[in-house]
Formats: sequence, structure tokens, C-alpha cells
Amino acid sequence: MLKKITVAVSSILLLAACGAGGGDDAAGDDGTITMGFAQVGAESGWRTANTKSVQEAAKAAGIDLKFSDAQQKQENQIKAIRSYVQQKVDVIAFSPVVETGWDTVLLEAKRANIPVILTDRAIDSEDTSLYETFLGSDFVEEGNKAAQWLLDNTTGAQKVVELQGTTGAAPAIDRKKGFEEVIASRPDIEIVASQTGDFTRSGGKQVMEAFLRSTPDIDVVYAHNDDMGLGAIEAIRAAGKVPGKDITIITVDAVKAGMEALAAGEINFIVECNPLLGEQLMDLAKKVVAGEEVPARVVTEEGTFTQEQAKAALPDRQY
Ligand code: GZL
Repeated sequence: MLKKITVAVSSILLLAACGAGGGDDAAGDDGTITMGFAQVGAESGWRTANTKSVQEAAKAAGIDLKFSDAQQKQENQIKAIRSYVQQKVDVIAFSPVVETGWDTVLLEAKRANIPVILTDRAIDSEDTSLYETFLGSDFVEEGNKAAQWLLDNTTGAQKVVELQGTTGAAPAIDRKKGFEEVIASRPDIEIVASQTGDFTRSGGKQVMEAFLRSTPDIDVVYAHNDDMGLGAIEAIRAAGKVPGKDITIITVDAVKAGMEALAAGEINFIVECNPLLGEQLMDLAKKVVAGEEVPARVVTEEGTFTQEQAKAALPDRQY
């Protein structure tokens, strides 16, 4: 009985959240575009900044946004997309929490003539007609940059432990791939342990505690995002070691908390992953709804930060 009540309540909450964008009629008769956005969750500083960017850009663009938070569960994102189809929104945008399992629900959107835009994370599907375009980073390149810094700034053998992002997520798969293809040229640099911390600070801390117990002489932590890197710092400190000195730490994102740790010398290098996709997303949505051609892939601009560069950049960071 409890399960049934729980399911009913969560469905009501979802529909309420989806309706949060206001208005009963999904496709405004006054020409207002209605977008259904199915967000991954609120797992990291990056996600918070990304959500803020999408919500602010929708408001500025005069787009009526229906927004849902899937709490990192694919079934919740699928439910949200289904509800947007039922509400007959003009366009659906989402960041797929994992790469696979989307064809069925995206086919339902296609049959309802509702265009879909992938933002932030990509899907692995044979049928590229299921979405109009992908807007986001090149995660393989981010992994390349992280490894290249390690090759350029360390000498001799390096035992690396890797804190992976969410299992099956495009950034986790590709940041791993990109890192490994660059260190392949250095047999003395080896990933001796690798496990998912699910992109969360607590996940990074728990996995790093286990690595410190099981893996002697760790030289480097490669964390797929700042939040897991910050969790690793807590574990390293609790083990009586100095993060950034006894153990080199490389992360990805460059959110404020990560940049502060970088400036303080606890992290050694951060590869930026830009969460501010809102404006580009709304421009693409307007074009897609108007039936205009859009590029199949729109890659965002992003850089890297050393400790010195973080000190200089921090005062102006938006997130
Ligand atoms: C990357 C994004 C990742 C971030 C994490 O585009 O999907 O998810 O790197 C976030 O911080 O949780």
C-alpha cells in the first residue's frame, strides 16, 4: 500500500514540478514557446550553475519553461519527458543522465512532432533523427587536457587513482577515454584504481577513503569533477596527508569551490567544463521551433586553470 501511495505522490510532485513553468495550455496561443526541460538532478556545483543558467536564459528569452529535477534517476527523466509530450510543449530539452535507454521515449516525442535538444550530455543511439542537435562540451578533449598536464608537469612513475563520474554517463565514459589515450604514451603512468563517485562530494570522499586503505603510495587523483575532488581532499587530509602536495589532484569543471581549492594549493590543475549553456540553448530552441536548420553539434568554449590562473580568475567567476 505504501509503495502505491509513494508512487502516486511522486507522480503528483513531478506533474506539479513540470507545471511549475505556469499556464495550463502547454503551447501558448500567443506564440510563446513552451520548453519542457528534464534536468539530471542537483548533484554538483556544476549542475546548480547549469540549472540557474537555463532558468535565467528562458526568462530572458521569453520562453515558458517547465522544469523537472530527476534526482539522477533515468526513470524520472523519462517520466518528465513523457509528461511534456502529454502537455504538448513546443520543444523538449534534457541532459541525459546516462547514454543509453532513450530511444522509446524519444520516439514518442518524435511521433508527437515535438523536437528534442540534447544539452550537456549526449546519448548513444543509432537513430540520430531522435534529436535535433547536441549542445555541450567535448568530454574526450577534457580528459586529454587533464592527462597532458600530468605528463607535462610530473616526472617519473605515477600511480593514479580515478574517481569516475556517474556510471554510463557520457562525461564519465569520455573523460576516462580521453585521459587514458594520452597517458598511453607513458607506461610509467598507470591508473591503479578506478571507481565511480557518482559526481558527488560524498561519493568522492567515500571512494577515496577506500583507495587510501587499499592502494599504497598513491601519487595522483584524477577526479571527473570538482565535487568528487573536494571529497577526496577531505579523505586525504583525514589520512594525515597534504592534498596538492603529497598527492597531486586533477579535476574537471572549475566551479567556485574547486577554484578556491586550486588557488589554495589543494588541487593542482582544473580542466574547465562550461555549465552556462542557457543562452545558446534558448537560441537553438527558437530556431528549432521555427523549423530553421541548426548544426548537429554545438561545442562550448572552455579552458583550463593552474593555481596561479585560479587566483587571477576567482574574483570574476560567475559560479
Ligand atoms: C558535464 C556534466 C557533469 C559535470 C558534473 O557536462 O554533465 O555532471 O562535470 C555534473 O559536475 O554532475
